[in-house]
Amino acid sequence: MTATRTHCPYCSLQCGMQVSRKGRVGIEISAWQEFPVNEGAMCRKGWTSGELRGSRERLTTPMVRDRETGELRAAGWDEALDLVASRIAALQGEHGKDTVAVFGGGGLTNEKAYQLGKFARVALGTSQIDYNGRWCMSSAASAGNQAFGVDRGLPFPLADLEQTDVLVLVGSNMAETMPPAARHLDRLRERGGKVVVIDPRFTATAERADLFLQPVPGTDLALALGVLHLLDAQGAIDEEYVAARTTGFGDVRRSVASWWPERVERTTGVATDELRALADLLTGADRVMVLTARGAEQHSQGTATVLGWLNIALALGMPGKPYAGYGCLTGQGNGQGGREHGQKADQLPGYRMIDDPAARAHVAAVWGVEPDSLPGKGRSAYELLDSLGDGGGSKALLVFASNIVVSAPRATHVTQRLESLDLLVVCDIVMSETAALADVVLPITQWAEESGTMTNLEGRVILRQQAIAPPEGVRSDLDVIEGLATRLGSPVAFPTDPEEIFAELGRASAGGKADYSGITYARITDEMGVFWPCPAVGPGEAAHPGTPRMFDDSFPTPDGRARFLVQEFVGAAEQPDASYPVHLTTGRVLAQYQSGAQTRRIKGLTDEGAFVELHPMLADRIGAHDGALVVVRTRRGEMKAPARIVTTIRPDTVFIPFHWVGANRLTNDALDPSSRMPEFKVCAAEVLV
Ligand SMILES: Nc1nc2c(c(=O)[nH]1)N[C@H]1C(S)=C(S)[C@@H](COP(=O)(O)OP(=O)(O)OC[C@H]3O[C@@H](n4cnc5c(=O)[nH]c(N)nc54)[C@H](O)[C@@H]3O)O[C@H]1N2
Ligand SMILES: Nc1nc2c(c(=O)[nH]1)N[C@H]1C(S)=C(S)[C@@H](COP(=O)(O)OP(=O)(O)OC[C@H]3O[C@@H](n4cnc5c(=O)[nH]c(N)nc54)[C@H](O)[C@@H]3O)O[C@H]1N2
Ligand code: SF4
Ligand SMILES: [Mo]
Repeated sequence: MTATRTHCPYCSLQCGMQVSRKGRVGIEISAWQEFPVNEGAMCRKGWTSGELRGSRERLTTPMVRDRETGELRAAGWDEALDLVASRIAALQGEHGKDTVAVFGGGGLTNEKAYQLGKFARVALGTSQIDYNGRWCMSSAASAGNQAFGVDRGLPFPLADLEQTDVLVLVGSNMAETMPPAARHLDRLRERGGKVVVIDPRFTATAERADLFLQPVPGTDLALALGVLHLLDAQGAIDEEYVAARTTGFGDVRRSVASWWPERVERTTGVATDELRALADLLTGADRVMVLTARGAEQHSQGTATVLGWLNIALALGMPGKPYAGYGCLTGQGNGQGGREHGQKADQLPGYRMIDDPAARAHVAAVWGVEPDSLPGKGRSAYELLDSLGDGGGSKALLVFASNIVVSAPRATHVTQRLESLDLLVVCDIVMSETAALADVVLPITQWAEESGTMTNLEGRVILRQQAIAPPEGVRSDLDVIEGLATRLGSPVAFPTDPEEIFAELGRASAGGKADYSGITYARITDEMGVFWPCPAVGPGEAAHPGTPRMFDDSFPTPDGRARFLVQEFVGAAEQPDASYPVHLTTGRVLAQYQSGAQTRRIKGLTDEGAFVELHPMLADRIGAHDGALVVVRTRRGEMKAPARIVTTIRPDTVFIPFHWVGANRLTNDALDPSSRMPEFKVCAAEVLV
């Protein structure tokens, strides 16, 4: 039996892999050497991703909560969908359209994300839709839109990393979060290039750094202001580029004048000589690439922080130059595409804004509805969840591909909101912590069992091919959407064939920022992915080649120039005090993915449970021992987990991975004013034994 070329079910690297059948129900994963992004390499999660197939953990029948016993019981598909549709109709009849909300995911294929946005606006008529990508790269997206006029994670192929001279990673633990990508760091260093890592923890990624800076969590913006101050003082600004390709530098230059190295050291904890070492590296380099990830972005000043670092790339004249510039390392499998096709509260397909009349008219024409029938802007992810049920907002929630109970900030509060709903419907492949709370659970096909496109961290649109038939009893999200839309009497049809949906998505995106209209399944297969924008061309014209590299001669802003924007450092929303004296930060470990719903169920992956990483000095002060339980407490809640005493973390900071229930009982729900990103990466905590 031949192997099918497809892509990993997890992160935004979307490693190419081959899937073939093993035994009666099993599948075997093997390397797809030719796919350029990973060249056959994969992390442990990719190699073991076939294990859920045929496992008892898979959901294979719809379940509805029995009114009498209060327990979930197996049900038929018609019974479950009829029930959901009739409850929706009744609730909307009584409370209006917005009483039903939808929560999507950045792991959904482009076709699913597109169909979900259309379903919400057309079949449900609700404005209340958002998704977990709001918690992922929304701050970088907001910054990219403001400065460059477009948001594409990396505006260049990933392999460009190894060709730059100085690569600055701000808040990325790439060696654990996208391990095959870390080979570019090694190759860059072999070429004589330098890697700079900025992280409150000396991580596996920092082990590959030539220069490591260890700031207090939440102070990366101050660091960026200080670096720009030094670059200006050293005469390192590319005045010609600034004059020709940007606006606003004068104000930014004045705004960093007071960020003396000593002030930066007091604010960030980074010593002045380390700050100068970074400025010197940047001053001497021909090509500089600055990349941010969640460490810099998941803050109440996440957008400002990204803009602060982006200003450095602009001041050095980098964006648009080969092997240089600014980029964001997106996270989820379809973190990029998931935000382009309309599951974000304020957006329509093609990255069009929902409050723009021309955008509404274009998309409504593709959908075959009146522009006025489309609802307006809804609430952002956290605000939507916070408003549910007792919060006075929607009384019903449909969840597609997110495990909110584990991954939302201030999770105990969010879980209470979920419990106060009249109707919670969860579509998933396993009984996640969120599915376990639902009134109706719908079992969904997993990656190798259906086809669809994904857009990886480079903006490369790839085809995740079906390799094997789904188990009996499960259906695609696309079938669920169609089944509900039909039952709700939707004015337009919802096809279920991914390729047909992709063609419609292309038409809806045509002329928008993320234009997919020239991309087809056949092209993706032939070319191993196509980079957007890729507009369709007229008959007889040569096809658009796609856009691996952006900004070479202009930026997609009205005047073609990038924007310098002044950023004021405010700092984390919650600062340590006598009661909560340390900084708490959260993040990831290699072997687990996100809420762990999928990976905690895979035996081939280590499931160590949550732990609290802390420095020996802090451990001594509170009397903690390695491996023994400690309690971590914040204003939102507390959790207990074994201490892991390491010298690699700042003594004033503790770290907890969020893959297990607990970390998010502690996190702060302060939001970034522009991206509405919650401050997952820092709050004030107390640690006790
Ligand atoms: N193994 C694994 N890989 C994954 C995922 C997973 O769950 N597991 N998830 C995928 C997804 S969706 C995403 S979004 C990406 C995330 O990828 P990353 O952003 O690399 O992952 P994180 O561990 O969340 O955060 C990165 C680093 O930020 C540091 N950090 C914390 N606070 C600060 C701060 O204030 N400033 C700075 N500079 N650094 C700080 C943390 O110590 C951590 O080492 O990973 C993707 N890949
Ligand atoms: N404290 C803290 N919290 C965080 C973060 C952090 O760094 N710190 N990071 C945040 C980030 S960046 C992210 S991206 C979020 C992610 O957090 P979640 O949104 O919880 O992400 P997953 O665990 O990937 O959840 C996806 C769910 O969808 C299911 N699933 C997979 N494929 C499909 C499909 O095709 N259809 C359907 N219907 N279901 C599917 C999976 O089984 C799983 O239950 O967490 C955020 N939360
Ligand atoms: S790096 Fe990401 S895409 Fe590649 S195998 Fe690991 S989880 Fe899958
Ligand atoms: Mo993410």
